Amino acid sequence: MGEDYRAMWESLGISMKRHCALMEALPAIYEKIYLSQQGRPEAMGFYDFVVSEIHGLRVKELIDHKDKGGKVFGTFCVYVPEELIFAAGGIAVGLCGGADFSVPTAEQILPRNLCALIKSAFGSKIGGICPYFQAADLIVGETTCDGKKKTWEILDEYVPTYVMDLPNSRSAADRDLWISELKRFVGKLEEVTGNTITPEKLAEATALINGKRAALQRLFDARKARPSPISGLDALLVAQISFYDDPVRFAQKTDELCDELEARVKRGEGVTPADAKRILYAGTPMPIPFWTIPSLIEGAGAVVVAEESCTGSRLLAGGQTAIPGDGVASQLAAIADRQLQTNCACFTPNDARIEDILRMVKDYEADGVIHFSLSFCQPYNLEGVRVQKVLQEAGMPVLLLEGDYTEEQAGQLKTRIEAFVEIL
Ligand code: BJ8
Repeated sequence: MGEDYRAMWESLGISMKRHCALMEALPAIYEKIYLSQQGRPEAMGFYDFVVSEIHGLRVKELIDHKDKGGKVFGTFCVYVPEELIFAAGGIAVGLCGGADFSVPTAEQILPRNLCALIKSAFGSKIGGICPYFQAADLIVGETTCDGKKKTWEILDEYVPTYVMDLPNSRSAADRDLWISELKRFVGKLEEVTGNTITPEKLAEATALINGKRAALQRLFDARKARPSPISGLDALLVAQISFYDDPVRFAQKTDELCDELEARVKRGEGVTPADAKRILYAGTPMPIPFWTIPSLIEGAGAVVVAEESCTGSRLLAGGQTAIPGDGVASQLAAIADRQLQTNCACFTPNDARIEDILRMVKDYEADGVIHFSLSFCQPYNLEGVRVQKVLQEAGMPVLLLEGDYTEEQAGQLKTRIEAFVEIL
């Protein structure tokens, strides 16, 4: 990293020995998976820089914000509305864990039969290795899956954890419940930050997040071209970084990337030959630095053209949030209405997710779908059964996978993914 951040990490209570081990391992992994790719867009240089500063520059910005009296909020789900956090003068950072490194630490406390995403995040906190977690004044969880719900109760013993009660279906009563939860969250944010969320501040913050969403949508749209102008690995990295980078800078840099991609599309230029097999990923989110699945798919000569996941298109479900001009209550309803179009497997029924996948197969001209669920994630593992059936009926090749963040799993997944790409 460009600057010596040791003093900053120590002030955050980071466990220096473990943290050093993690930071020393990352460059070689990144080099192997990312920097070795051919034909990357030049604008990816910004995201490479962000990764090189992964626990540096952005964390320093958070500390500067805190020094001025600002608050930082750690989140784990796209249902926790960033708009409200920014409207209260706070900063939201996504804390979902994608590193296997912290899983064994979590397993000293949590049961092993829990998904790797939860264990990785929890282990980062307990092991004191994530400066974003350390910088957070309040953790905001949600009642999506049982694993998360119950983990928040334990996490609260280590760091103040607030929980939003997300309904698991979408009736009118559930919508009312979610709107009332957004209102309750407004109260909590105002209490923690000491700021009032006015209609003007909320409109401004909603526009800010809409800007980030629009840039990501442009990126995903560019990938509909044949050949795709960007690898699935690079697109995933951009989505992962959107969870914690400054939203204004992120939108600007992603727009610059999209300018380059759109120019490539016009010239008919891509990262793979035009006849490379196009894969739609569907399933659980892939938090940074979990890059195994696209790395294996693209290592087999195919290209990931879209992700039906919360580190992909599901993140943008509902499009732009409307900004009604008649006060906070209507603005909250607009946020809820946009969010409730996010078809997470935690909802039942969830037919709209299947429709999303079928639509994406067409829009992105996919040759096959790889549905991946983290082990012990019941919602996605079970929903995979229906996804597989519907895709088979539609004549679309589909591969159902489950796994975790370990190297051993990557070995097994490699064999199955290579065989699948081979038969396409
Ligand atoms: S809206 S996908 S971000 S909950 S993988 S922790 S479901 S056991 S992540 Fe998610 Fe919000 Fe849904 Fe999106 Fe549980 Fe499954 Fe683990 Fe998961």
